[in-house]
Amino acid sequence: MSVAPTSPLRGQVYRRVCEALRREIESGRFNGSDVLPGERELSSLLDVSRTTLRRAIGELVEEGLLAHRHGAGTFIRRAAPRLEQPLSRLTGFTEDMRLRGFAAGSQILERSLSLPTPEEAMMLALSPNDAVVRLSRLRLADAVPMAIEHAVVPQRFLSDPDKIDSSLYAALEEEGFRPVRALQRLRATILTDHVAAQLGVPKKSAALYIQRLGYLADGRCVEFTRSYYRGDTYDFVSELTLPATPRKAGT
Ligand code: 16G
Repeated sequence: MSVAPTSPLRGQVYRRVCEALRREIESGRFNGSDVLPGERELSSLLDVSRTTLRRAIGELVEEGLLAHRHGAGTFIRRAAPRLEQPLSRLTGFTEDMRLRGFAAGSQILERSLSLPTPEEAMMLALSPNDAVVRLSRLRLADAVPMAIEHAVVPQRFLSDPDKIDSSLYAALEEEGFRPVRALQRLRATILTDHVAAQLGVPKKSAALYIQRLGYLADGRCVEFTRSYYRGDTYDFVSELTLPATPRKAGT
């Protein structure tokens, strides 16, 4: 059935229903079950027409708070864990998750040995004929998808891609080449439909695109990683301090 036309009053009612539903969901009212009560029950609970209710539900589905499952009703999407990630510590995903009490998991999307792209060769200071290990993974916390990562490591630091088990940094540590310093830049982005589907979030979701260059103590670049972190699950936190003020002579 089509959604009701929007007279100004109808529009307001529908927005109020949307907010009421959101509050009910966020306050945990329907927590006993993942399924939203049926239309009849909800429309009498909220005292609105079914048409208005449908429109409000449609909006919350688009937002990703609810999802329709064919023949099974409307589901409340289980919230993913929200993590705070300090920007000043050089840790890997597996270690980060362990420190927070989550079980880290990965689905390998690609693990191969190949030649670098021109951009990768520039970033890693390689010649175009130096082989690289390529590792793309979906990263999970307690089985919830959190990020997609595409890591590129010069083969001279990791002879065989199969040496990587659950942690890239653990594999590099074994070889004696774990990065000790990294440069990272991040920016907001909108996910492509393909990456949104991989992360299990609605199309056009916001995300953080992060590039990390990891270095050894001698300055060689050991890792170039591009990642897409879900915008709804990560807070990146930085500590800011005043720069040390040079002492005046005689103080
Ligand atoms: C983090 C790093 C990534 C690194 C990975 C290693 C960010 C933005 N990225 O996810 O550059 O390759 O950890 O994790 O923090 P692993 O040791 O669990 O494989």
